[in-house]
Amino acid sequence: MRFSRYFMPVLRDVPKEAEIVSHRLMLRAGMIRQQASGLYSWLPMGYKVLMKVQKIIEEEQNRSGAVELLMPTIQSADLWRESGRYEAYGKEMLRIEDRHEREFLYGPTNEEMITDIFRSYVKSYKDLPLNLYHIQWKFRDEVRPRFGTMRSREFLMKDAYSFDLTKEDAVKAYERMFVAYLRTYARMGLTAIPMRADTGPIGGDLSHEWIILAETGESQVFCHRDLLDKPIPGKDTDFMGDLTPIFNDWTSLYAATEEMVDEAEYEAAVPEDKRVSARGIEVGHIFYFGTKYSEPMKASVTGQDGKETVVHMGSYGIGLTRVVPAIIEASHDENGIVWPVSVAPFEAVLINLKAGDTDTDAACDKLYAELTAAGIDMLYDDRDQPAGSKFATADLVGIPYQLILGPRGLKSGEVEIKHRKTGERESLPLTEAVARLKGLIEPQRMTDI
Ligand code: 5CA
Repeated sequence: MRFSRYFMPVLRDVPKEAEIVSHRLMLRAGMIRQQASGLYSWLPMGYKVLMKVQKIIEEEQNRSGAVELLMPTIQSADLWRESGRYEAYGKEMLRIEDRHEREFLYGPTNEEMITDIFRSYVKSYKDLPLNLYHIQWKFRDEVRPRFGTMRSREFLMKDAYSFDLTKEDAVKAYERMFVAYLRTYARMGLTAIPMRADTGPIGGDLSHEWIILAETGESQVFCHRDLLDKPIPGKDTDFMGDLTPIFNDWTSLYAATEEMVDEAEYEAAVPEDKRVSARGIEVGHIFYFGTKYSEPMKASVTGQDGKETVVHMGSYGIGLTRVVPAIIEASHDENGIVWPVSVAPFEAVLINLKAGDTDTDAACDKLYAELTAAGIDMLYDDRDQPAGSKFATADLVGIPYQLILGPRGLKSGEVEIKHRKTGERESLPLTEAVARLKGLIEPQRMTDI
């Protein structure tokens, strides 16, 4: 992408309304724009990051055996009356009436709708297990939308729903999602810790919140330090096999949110030097809730014995539009964002130090074409702007590698690479730039972990 033809409205000033660093940086880097309280446009560079996050989620959901579909944002009130949640949900639900005075709502979640789809088609135990997911906008009329897209009113969520014949099978489905989540966050460069959690309005008796430790987090959390650097199950994990040992291994170490913590239990379970009590951001939440929706909505299948059996369900959410600021909270410095390669809006930026100079332009154009052909997701800063301002922008928006080329380097046949994360700089022959950059970037795409 040529910067001169892109749309990246970078702000010079620190926006006053933004209280936390990720919100400030997302506004300054031109990633998002607030349209009304809790409603945001995703500008091109922000949207690019959001789509990279989405792709990782889809790959890991698919790997675990879940199947993607898409349900509408608007749902009928009658469907929600069947589960009893239409009245129970309260003011957080945005209620809508159409021209025929029929009642609708903007979906805050999709348990009812997916249960309706399931009961319409699935009739036999032979079609189970089944896990269906979508990635769709939700609306919750939050009392206090704040921190940009971290707690907004409209937000993008991945929500998956599992259907099984028995509780035992449903727990296996839960374990598959649990392992998929471990891999998903790791691939985004995040350390997300599964913590025993309260189930709130979704309901049920088995639930984990996925927490990123950050000072700006909204909840207090308690866990065992060893959870912070536990190795993640590899991509060869057999999702058709038994995942209970992995699940038990992770859940044997203490981790709980403030609603669930028992001080005495925590102190007994975790030696003093291993105790982590910190603030956390909830980037995902998974639930097993049995027959809470399938029972009132009559979602059942014929079992092996020919009897009608109400199915056991779970639901599994990830807030994509919250994950993006959470990554920034976990990875930034005084100059701006430091993106992990796997979710970076661009993997590298080529900085032309003297745009307008014929020889430099020609060399940069050629290098840009080669880097793009090598499959590197490139931004090419071809604007006629002072070098200092280009460096500051590259740092602010957090592109992992900067390739710097000007007339002097061209004369000696050398290009400079700056590593955004460490600040390290290296000079190398122009002819080696593509191979070197590929070598740096490819392993960090995390497609092979
Ligand atoms: N139906 C279940 C799971 S599919 C559900 O709705 N769970 S939830 O309420 O916990 O939401 C799932 C995830 O969505 C949360 O973990 C969080 O990452 C994200 N989320 C929830 N509310 C908001 C919000 N107001 N702004 C941004 N993200 C949100």
